[in-house]
Amino acid sequence: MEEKRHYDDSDIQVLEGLEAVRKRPGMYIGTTSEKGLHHLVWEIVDNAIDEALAGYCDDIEVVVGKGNTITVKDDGRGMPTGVNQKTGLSTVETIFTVLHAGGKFGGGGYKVSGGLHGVGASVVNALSTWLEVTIYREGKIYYQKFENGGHPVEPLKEIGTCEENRTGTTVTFKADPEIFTETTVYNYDTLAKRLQELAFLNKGIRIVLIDEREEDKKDEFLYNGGIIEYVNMLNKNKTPIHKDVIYFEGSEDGIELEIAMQYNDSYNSNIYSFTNNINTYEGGTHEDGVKRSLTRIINNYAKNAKLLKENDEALTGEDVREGLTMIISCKHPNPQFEGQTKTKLGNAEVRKIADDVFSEGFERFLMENPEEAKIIIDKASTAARARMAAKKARELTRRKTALDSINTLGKLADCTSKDASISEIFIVEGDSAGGNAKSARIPKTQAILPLRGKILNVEKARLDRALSNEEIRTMITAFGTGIGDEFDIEKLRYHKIIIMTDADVDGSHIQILLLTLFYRFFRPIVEGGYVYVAQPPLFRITYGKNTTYVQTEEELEEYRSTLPANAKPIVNRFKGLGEMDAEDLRDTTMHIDNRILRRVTVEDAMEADKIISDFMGDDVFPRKQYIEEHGHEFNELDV
Ligand code: 2B7
Repeated sequence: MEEKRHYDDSDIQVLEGLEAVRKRPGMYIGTTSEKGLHHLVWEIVDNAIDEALAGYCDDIEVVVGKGNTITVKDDGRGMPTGVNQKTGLSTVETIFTVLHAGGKFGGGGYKVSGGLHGVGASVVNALSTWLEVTIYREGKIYYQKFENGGHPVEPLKEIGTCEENRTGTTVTFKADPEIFTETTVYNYDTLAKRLQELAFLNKGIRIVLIDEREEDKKDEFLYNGGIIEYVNMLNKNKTPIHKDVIYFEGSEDGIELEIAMQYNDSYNSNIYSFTNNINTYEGGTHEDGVKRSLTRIINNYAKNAKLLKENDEALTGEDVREGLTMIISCKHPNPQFEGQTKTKLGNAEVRKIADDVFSEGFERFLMENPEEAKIIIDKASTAARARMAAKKARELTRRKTALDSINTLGKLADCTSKDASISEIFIVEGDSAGGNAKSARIPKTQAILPLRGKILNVEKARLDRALSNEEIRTMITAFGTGIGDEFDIEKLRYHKIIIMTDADVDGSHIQILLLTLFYRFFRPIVEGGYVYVAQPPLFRITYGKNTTYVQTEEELEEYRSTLPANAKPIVNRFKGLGEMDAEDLRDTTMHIDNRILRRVTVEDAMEADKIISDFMGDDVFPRKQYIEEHGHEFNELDV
């Protein structure tokens, strides 16, 4: 059907477009690390999700092939196969080779799954060694292949027939190792986690993940209850204080909102918000609207039902969110993402819509379910009493610190500089490592705070109990920011807070606990990018006059291979920070010139918080097992 076509100026332009993507992949997918590699999958999956959200597809399959190829299959209408007027190419070829082709082929529907607004397919093509697309449409099968970063091998071709009712699109690609130099190996858990999230956020879509690199490795995600089932999963290891997840939905001006919530008996809140399937870690107007409404509605109801007396202090936002697990999902035709990581929804109109949808639903829920209403308000009132007790404890701490600050900060070796922008504090595991760090530091800019033993498990503790922990109190005093409603980031005394632990299970545990503590009580220091994890080396290699430090066994072998065959270098393995002398510690982990610091992202801290709340409640066994299995991930996150 397709006649041979010769390539002309417009093709050259097209290829120049894709070449631009190959020259600066970071501009399009952020990074070419493992994260960027997985981004390719999300771009293709997003197109399938969009077809599902348009109402034409309910089955999506993602297959990781043996050679780390990716196949995405959907049962939608199939990409249009005709000729595109503007480009003179088939629509399919246009989708895969022209940048900024977004929206023009979507048939009026808006793209809600985030991603690159329709340029995704061409970006993936540009960054692939090869890519194949097969389309089932109107009883026919069409096929096209691209090679070497998006060059079409042949035009789109009809290659056979199929049943009239079989429709859909299948895309297979191989990421280009020349672009993804770090790795082209997909991580099953990363894929599964995001695909499950997409299935929760888009009820009724079946998403299957198959890993052909391993036998019988497969997951299927289908949630007809959508985010209700998401909340159920998040509360799985917790004790809900009322039976069913509460759910509201509504829309205004084409903006859709869904909210699912359930209280549990813990002391912290887990509120996750999304816009167009993107996790808005930094919150935004959808979250603000719902939170504002939650506080107002609970206070109104409590007063009317005489659960709160006239003269009682109003319940605060923190009070009414204690123990709350909530998912907020917004679908917006034109979202504005703001904030440091572009994960904060900025559209002002959403605040009122979110407030309206939530208020209406939640007010009715409280009216119709007085027993649940009482349980929820009792919980918030208890939180309020604890808050007031904590305030007293805090005042006590403050007075105490003023009186006996030497005692409180006794273990802190502070830096002499008062300029926060150049000051750093190392939080060090163990007294012996702390001692070495004190000898190794630059006293002007580097402060050392040794932590003895494990810090308090913050999961089961409210703020007041956390404040009775000496290590935590010392940290609060040292940071200078205050805590809770008195928190003031402007008063932060160090712009780098560096966690320095051994590279073992206990070290990972301490990292996770500290990140959770920061996430819960000092969130702005995480959001502001002030928290880091030090990366101490595992080996010291001395050969002749040269000393080299490396972090992994692989790097050790790599270094060995650069030495003469008969060389006998001296290799020391550090079991922990305590085994390094001050000089080693300075040269490798603390000195600005040589050290590697990993900046902690909000995502890392959230992950830590989730591990704590999933596993560290009371049961010791799953905690240890989990860290053994997953602790290493915290040392591998790329930031
Ligand atoms: C903006 C572009 C990328 N597109 C369509 C129609 C269906 C369709 C797609 C797709 C990923 C891997 C399997 C619209 C949209 C292009 O225009 S993309 N299905 N699936 C997909 O990419 N899956 C479409 C209107 C009428 N008929 C078809």
